[in-house]
Amino acid sequence: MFALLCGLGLLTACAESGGPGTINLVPAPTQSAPTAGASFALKGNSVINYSHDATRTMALQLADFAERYAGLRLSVADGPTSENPGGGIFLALTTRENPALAQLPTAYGVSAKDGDPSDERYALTIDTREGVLIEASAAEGLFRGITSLKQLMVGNFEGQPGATLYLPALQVADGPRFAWRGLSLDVCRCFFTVDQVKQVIDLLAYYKFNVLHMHLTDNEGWRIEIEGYPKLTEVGGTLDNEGKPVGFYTKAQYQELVAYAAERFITIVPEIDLPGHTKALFAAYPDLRDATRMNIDLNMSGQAIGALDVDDPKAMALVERVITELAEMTPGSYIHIGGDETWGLAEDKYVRFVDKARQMVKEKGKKVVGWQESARTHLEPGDVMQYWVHYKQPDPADRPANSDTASETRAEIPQEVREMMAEMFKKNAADMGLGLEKQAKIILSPSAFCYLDHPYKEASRDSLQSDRRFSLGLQTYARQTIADMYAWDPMTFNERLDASQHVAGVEAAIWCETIRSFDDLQFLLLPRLAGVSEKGWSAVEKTGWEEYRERLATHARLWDFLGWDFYQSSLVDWR
Ligand code: TNX
Repeated sequence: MFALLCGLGLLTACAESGGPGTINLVPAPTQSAPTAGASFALKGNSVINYSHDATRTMALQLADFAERYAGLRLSVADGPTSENPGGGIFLALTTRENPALAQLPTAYGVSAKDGDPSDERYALTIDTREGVLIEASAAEGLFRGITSLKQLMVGNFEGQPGATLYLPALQVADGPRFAWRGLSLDVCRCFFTVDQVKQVIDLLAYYKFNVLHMHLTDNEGWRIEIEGYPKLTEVGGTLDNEGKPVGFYTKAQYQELVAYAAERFITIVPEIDLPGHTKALFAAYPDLRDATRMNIDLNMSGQAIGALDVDDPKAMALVERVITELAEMTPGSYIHIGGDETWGLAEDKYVRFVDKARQMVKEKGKKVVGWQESARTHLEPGDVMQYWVHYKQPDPADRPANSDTASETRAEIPQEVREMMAEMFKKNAADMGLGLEKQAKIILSPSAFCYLDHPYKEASRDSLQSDRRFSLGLQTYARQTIADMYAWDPMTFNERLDASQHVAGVEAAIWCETIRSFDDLQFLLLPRLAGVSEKGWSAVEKTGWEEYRERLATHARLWDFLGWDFYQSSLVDWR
């Protein structure tokens, strides 16, 4: 059975599409090669066999997908492939050392659940006669392999529900480059329901992400229930936000999300953004002291002046309570304590605050992530900082047609705020070096490439969408095409970084100041989220925009199936 598997060690690395049938894997697998022979015909009477009870649920989920997507009613059985004479799908959890997997490069970075990144490896073989074999040494790898199979099913489906689906003969041996591959989701500037967040989790799973970083608190809203401080959510969770959706997650709902994500091998990393970005917190508990003494209107979307005071015992008692409860609800290893953009806060207070919050997280047995500004505090080796300030200057020629929105917004920013921003950018330039000196691990979220709230530059194939790109995304940012945002490699993009030593992983971020609905979120997330998945998982130097856009073209089918209203970029021939 599957003697071909032995040959896997000989595979040449390749991330090209083509060959017989469509090979449309995103993120690109570490090794993939078409093999000789005709396609495998997956038919309505094919069987999905699984090797262990533990993988039965995955087999059932795959059968469910095949039925809903392609109208194929596959049956599910435990036992060997010999009971599957016409060839079928075999899901094998195996303890034997698989040579194809053993020779894959070791993943770099940090696992958000302190897992072993090699658990994510899988081998996928599609053979003309025998069918599909997915092998992995852990359930997680099997899950990733099934994800690849689903993408191949989508790419090779010919539109006739229930008709035989021809899958290209190939061999894949695959595993992640980085252990941490995430999306940071801002549920503060626009609130998303439990059901909507679950849909985001499903999407992340389709692209082999393993972290959902939830930005749970900000100026516009406090979105997580904390016992002992009911006003955080009663008041802070329901503040009017220009008529946009508001709300919060009860503890039970939050835990439901954590469990839902875990079933898809995604770890939720909760963020409470402190000590700045705390307008909603002050609205809930006005007796807390504001450590900034400035009284200016920032007039910048999403931003406000105000910060908790490390010398206010009431504030620190609240912070301790919040961290305690978050730690209790977090099976993952990390809590994100924010620490960005503390406009107007004295440096000394900032440093002492972040140091204190970090210490609290560690006392609860968790590890710490902070935004890059936290590099100015007393980081210890192994602490994680998230690099984000990587600005691309907007091109004045790219202004939206008949509008001057970007420059108008700029002109309204008060002079003292401009000065503060200039000061901030100066300090930001030193953060990476400070973090490296302190032996922090760095999550790469360079804004020019990873912030999915950049407005689209190229037109959509749908003219109504083309208009929406002038209201969605921060209009002060450079307009960028999906190709522009794909053009980077985490291994080489900063010469001071030895990615194999210093990088924890890669994270996209979606900030929701301009988003008013789940539909708007979809518009900005896709297709660019798929591109970021590749930076975290793939050997990026073997990929390229031209071959990527080919691989991506059939993914529109998946997004349609999931009910996602993606941006139909004119740079891809969607089919
Ligand atoms: C910067 S990224 C912020 C957010 C904004 C975002 C807009 C970060 C740590 N802070 O408050 O929403 O820019 O892209």
